[in-house]
Amino acid sequence: MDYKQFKVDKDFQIKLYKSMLLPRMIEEKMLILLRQGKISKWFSGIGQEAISVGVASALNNDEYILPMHRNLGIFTTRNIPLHRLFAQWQGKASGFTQGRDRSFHFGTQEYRIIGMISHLGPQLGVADGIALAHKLRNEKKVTAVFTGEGATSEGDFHEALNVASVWDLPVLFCVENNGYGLSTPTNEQFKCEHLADKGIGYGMESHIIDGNNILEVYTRVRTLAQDMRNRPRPVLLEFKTFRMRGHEEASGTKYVPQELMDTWAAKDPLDNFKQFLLKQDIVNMESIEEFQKDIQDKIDSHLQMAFNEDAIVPNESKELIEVYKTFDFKLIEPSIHTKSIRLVDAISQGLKQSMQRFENLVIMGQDVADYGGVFKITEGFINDFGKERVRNTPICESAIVSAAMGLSINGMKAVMEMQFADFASTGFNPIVNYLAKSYYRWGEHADVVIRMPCGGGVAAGPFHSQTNEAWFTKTPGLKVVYPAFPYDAKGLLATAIEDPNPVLFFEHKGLYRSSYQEVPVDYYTLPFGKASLIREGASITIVTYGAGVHWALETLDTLGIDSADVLDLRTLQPLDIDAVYSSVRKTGKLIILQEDSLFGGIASDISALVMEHCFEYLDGPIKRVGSLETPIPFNSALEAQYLPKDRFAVILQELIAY
Ligand SMILES: Cc1ncc(C[n+]2csc(CCOP(=O)(O)OP(=O)(O)O)c2C)c(N)n1
Repeated sequence: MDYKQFKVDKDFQIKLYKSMLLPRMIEEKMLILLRQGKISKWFSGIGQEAISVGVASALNNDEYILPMHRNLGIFTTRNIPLHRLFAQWQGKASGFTQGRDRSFHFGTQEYRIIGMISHLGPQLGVADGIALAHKLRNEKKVTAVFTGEGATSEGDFHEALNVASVWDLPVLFCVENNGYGLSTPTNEQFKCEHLADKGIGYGMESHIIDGNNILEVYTRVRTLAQDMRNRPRPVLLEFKTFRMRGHEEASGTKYVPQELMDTWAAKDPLDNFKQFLLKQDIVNMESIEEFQKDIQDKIDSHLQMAFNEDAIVPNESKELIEVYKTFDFKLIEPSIHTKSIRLVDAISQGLKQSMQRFENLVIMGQDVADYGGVFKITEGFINDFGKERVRNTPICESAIVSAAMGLSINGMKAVMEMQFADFASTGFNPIVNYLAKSYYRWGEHADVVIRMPCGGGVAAGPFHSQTNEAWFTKTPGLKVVYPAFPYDAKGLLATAIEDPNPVLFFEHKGLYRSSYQEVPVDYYTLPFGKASLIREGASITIVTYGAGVHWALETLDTLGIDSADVLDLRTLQPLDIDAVYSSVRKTGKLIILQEDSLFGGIASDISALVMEHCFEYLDGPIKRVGSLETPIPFNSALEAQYLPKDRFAVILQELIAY
C-alpha cells in the first residue's frame, strides 16, 4: 500500500493509527459479547476503519457527519464516551435512545453525528438539508454523509445527489464500496464499473479513493473539504474497500469466494499501516503494545460502567409523552380588523406572515418560486423573501422531505408544499419513518410542516383527488391538521409552523376558492386538539372535518334539520375526543362523516372510542359514512357516486328517525 506519497505529520500518523485501533478493538470485544448473548446484533466494520477514521479526522468537529451501520470509527474519533456507546448497544438508559432503538440508529447533536434509520437512503437527503442550512447562513462548513454501495440503488441516492448538485450544497457523499450488499455482489446491484462514474450524470465532481489507505483517505478528504468550504459544491467519493465479515454476524460469509477474502485480508488497513509505521520508525512494537493496553483498559472499564447500569424500568406515561417534543403553545389573539377572503388566500396570508415572523423558515416545493405554486399560494413570495427561502425543488419528494428534516436538525424551520397530497406517497418513507420517529428515538425533533393540497369533487381522477390523512393519523409522532374554513386554516397553519413537531397540514382543493370567511388580517394562532362546535342541537351529533363539514351543513339546510350538533374536528392528531364524548352524551346519537373511503379511517376509530366510553348514552347505532371502497374515479357522475354526500343525507335521516 502506498503511504509515502501522502504527507502527514508523524504525530498525527500515530494519532490516526490509534484512532483505527480503537474501533477495531471495540469490535473484537463486541464479537465476544455477541456470542455470549450480551448484545443483540452487530454490523462489522472490520477492514473498513480507514474510511470512518480518515473522514472524521479530516473534518472539523463542528461539522455534521451522517454515518451508517459500519462506521463505529466515526463515533470513536469524535470521542463519544465509550460507556454511552456500550449502554446504547445494551439498550440501557445512558445510551442515546433510552432503549428505544438499537445499534447505530441514533444521533447526537453534541457530537454533530446524525445517525441512520434502517432504510439507509433517507439520510442522504437529510445531509442536503443540513448543508443547505449552513449555506443559507453563509457558514463555511462541509457535511459528510455515508452510504454503502448497495444503498446507492435506492431512489434516495439519486434524488439526494441531484438536489445537492442543483443547489450547490457542500456535501461529501461517501460511498463505501465493500463488494456486497448483504449477499448481493456489486455486479447484481449496478452496471457501471465505478460508482464514482455516476458523478458525471449529476454534474458532480467525483473521486475514487483507496478506502483501506488511511493516509490517502485523510489527506484527500481534508484537501477536498477545505476547498468545498470556500467553494460550496457536492463531491461524490467512492471508497474501494471490502466487507470482511458477514452482513451482520449471524449471516456469515459463505457466499464470498475465499480468494477475495484473502486478497482483501492482505490489504487490511490497520495491519498495513502498522507495518508502515514500524518500518519508518515512527512507532515500535513496545509503543504499539502500550497503545493496545491503554485501549483495552479503557474498553474494560467503560464496559463495566455499562454493565453496572440498571436495566430500564418501563414507564408507560413517559413513553407516551416522549413521542412529541413539548410544545409551549402561545395563543396569539386575532385582531378585530378582518377581511373576507377565500381559504386559498388565508393559507397564503398565514404562510407569508410566518415567513416574516421566522427568519429561519424556508419554503420548499415544486414550482413554488416564480410560478407561485400550482395553486398560487406562494405567488409573489420571492419578491419578499427571495429564491433562497422560497425554493423550487426538483421532482423528488423523498429527498425534499429528508432535506426538510436536515434543515430542522441544523436549526431551521421548513414548510414543504406537496404539489398534491397524492404525491406524498413518493415521500412517504421519510415522513413516517424519519420525521415521525426521530424525537421518540433520540430526542431530535422535526420542525417541519408538509402542506397537503387534497380532496375530491374536482373531477381530477385517482391521483389528484385523494384525501390520505389516514396514512398519517395511524403513525405516532405526526400531527395532522385538517381545517374546513379560512379562519381556522390561517390560525392553524401559524400554529403548525410554530410547533416544533412534524405536521401534515391538509388543504382541501375544492374549498380553496369556494370557502369565504371574514379573517383577521394580522397574525394569530389557534390551538391544536380543539374541535369547533359550529351548530348546536339536541337530537344528534355529526362529527366531521374538511369538505365533510360543508356537506353536513348543506345537508342540514336542505333537509331543514336544526336539531344537530355539528362538530368540526379541525385537527385529527391531536384529536379532541372529549368534545365528541360530551356532544354524544347530550344527544345520544352519533354519525361520523369522512371524505376518505371508509375502512381504516378516522371515523372507525372515533366510533370505537365512543362505543368504549359512551355506550350507555347511546340511543342508536353509531353510523359512519365515507366514500366507496374504490379508487377515486375521474368522471363526475362516477365521482359523485363515490363521494359520501348523498349517502350521508339518507343515513342521517334514518338515524334521526331511529
Ligand atoms: C429500504 C431497505 N431495504 C433493505 C434493507 C435491508 N438491508 C439492510 S443493510 C442491507 C445491505 C446494504 O448494503 P450496502 O448499502 O452495500 O451497505 P453494507 O451493509 O455493505 O455496508 C440491506 C439489504 C433495509 N434496511 N432497508
